[in-house]
Amino acid sequence: MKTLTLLLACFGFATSLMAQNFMMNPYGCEGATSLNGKWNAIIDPFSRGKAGRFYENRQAKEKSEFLEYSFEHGLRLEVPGDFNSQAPELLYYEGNVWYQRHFDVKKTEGMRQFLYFAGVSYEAEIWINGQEVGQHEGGFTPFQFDVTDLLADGTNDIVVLVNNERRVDGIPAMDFDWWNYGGILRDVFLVERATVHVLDYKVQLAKGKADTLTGHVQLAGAKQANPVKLSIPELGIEQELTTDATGKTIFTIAADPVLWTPENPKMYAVEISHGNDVVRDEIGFRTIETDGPKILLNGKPVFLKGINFHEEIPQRAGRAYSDADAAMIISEVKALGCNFIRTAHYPQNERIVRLAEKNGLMIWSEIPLWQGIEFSNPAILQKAEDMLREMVYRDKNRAGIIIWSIANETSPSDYRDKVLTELVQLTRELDDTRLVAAAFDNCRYNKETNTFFIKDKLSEVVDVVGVNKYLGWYNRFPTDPSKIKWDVAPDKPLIMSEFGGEAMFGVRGPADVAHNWSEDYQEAIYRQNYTMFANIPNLAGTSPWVLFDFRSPRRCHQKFQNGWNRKGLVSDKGQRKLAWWVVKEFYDAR
Ligand code: GCB
Repeated sequence: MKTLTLLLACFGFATSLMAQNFMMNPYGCEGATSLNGKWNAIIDPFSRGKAGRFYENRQAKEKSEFLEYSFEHGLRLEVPGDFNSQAPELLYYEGNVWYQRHFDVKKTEGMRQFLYFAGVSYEAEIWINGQEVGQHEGGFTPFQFDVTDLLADGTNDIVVLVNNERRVDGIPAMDFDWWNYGGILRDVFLVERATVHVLDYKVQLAKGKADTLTGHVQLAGAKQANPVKLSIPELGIEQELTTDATGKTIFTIAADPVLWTPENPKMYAVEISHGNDVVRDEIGFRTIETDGPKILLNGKPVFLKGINFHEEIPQRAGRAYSDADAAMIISEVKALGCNFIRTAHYPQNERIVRLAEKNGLMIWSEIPLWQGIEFSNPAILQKAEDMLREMVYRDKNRAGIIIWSIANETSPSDYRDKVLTELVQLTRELDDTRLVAAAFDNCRYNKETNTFFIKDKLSEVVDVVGVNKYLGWYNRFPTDPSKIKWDVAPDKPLIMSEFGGEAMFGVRGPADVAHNWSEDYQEAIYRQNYTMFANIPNLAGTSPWVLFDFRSPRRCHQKFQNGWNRKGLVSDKGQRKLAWWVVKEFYDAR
């Protein structure tokens, strides 16, 4: 199936039941029509819809005919957007929701039509005019289908069955610490493109070389060698390329770009065309490497001043999806003094990623392989690989992304080690210009030497080790923080990828009492952690958990949590807690 999908993907004509692995960039090409807006919806908790053929969206014609479903005159849901926050009865809902709408098409001779979903959580099944288009599993990455042959001129009907039930063999699986938002979370487009069109491209600096651009262009629908043009006018690049018969060309071009940095996130207008088919992008150029315990950006050591956040707008208590949402989140990140974000725990929408990059933020992007994964199930590797490919395909041109992370807090076992080692390899095959990381929560402490250490084969395979450690919250500091030593992957960069504790905004109390949820206690945790960090020789960055309080059904303290994880530096109402100032001070001093 994998080979078949890839083969079909290369030619861009997959009307198979699987989504194509490569995706176009619908934001950068002409011919994209948004299918965002209000869609009709039916909630189907008992999974009756397939037997009832909801996907046909039939209308009764005979006098004696009746139908026990109707998309009209009922629930209307906003796309993009999660369904949980759009109707009170959907708040905790996990199950099927059927979406439907009409849209008009006027097909152009010689052109093809693609349906592009930027993100549907968790599983999507799609029909057009009653015909099955395909399905996709995984809530945080895009997918597309060639639907040319299913569309008619005039009004067409699209039905999408979305299911967000947690599943044992899912990624993430049964238990995770964020709201299980379901729905068509991100943009939907119908895109008209030439039969032979630019499907995929990568334009980046070669690893460690600030004067050499390298990459590829992949045409879809090609049956022979074809001309392709790459232009970056500001760099004086107007390169004529020729693809092979599969539509691919690989290039290397000498160039002298102003490098992308947090201080000057320079981006260049890039155009890739085949005849009249043009894709435009804004791309920055930088190198990222490690040198022993250091991370080198453009050859110079950089300390990652980071923060974690979910793709959520706390004030609205729903998923972030718009430019305005991205602006709110990124302005709060900048206000904290950061140069780095960890888009926990999944690839976030392109609006956030692109805005972060424009604002000079380096990015850690992660697939949602979060604790509790059923590694012994052979299906997991395939699913994880698909998510990894989709993440890398979508964002491989983003200079902001410096780290691909393959997992968060997984426990060593033969199965897990095998799956994750293969994922590390695949990441490097897909993109050798970035660093590969994972976040670990299994550092142990040697009481004799007052030293933290790690014994985990995976830590030997990744380029950067992320450590999640909640000293002062889930675990006490084993001794005075200034006496604690760290000997964790000493030859590699270590990022404190999570630390912190909970506090309810406005609650004050003694700084040494954990159970009163005070801002003072949270502030003290931060100060103690920073004291300890001074003794981590290979510390290359920090990213506290977490920017905002976020919704999580796991959080059951009725007085202080009530379905919210309160580790935010900023409350769900946008108020800054005392710890915010400690982080700000730490970053401003570096
Ligand atoms: C973690 C997880 C994160 C949780 C956090 C917490 O280690 O990686 O997803 O939300 O701890 O608050 O417990």
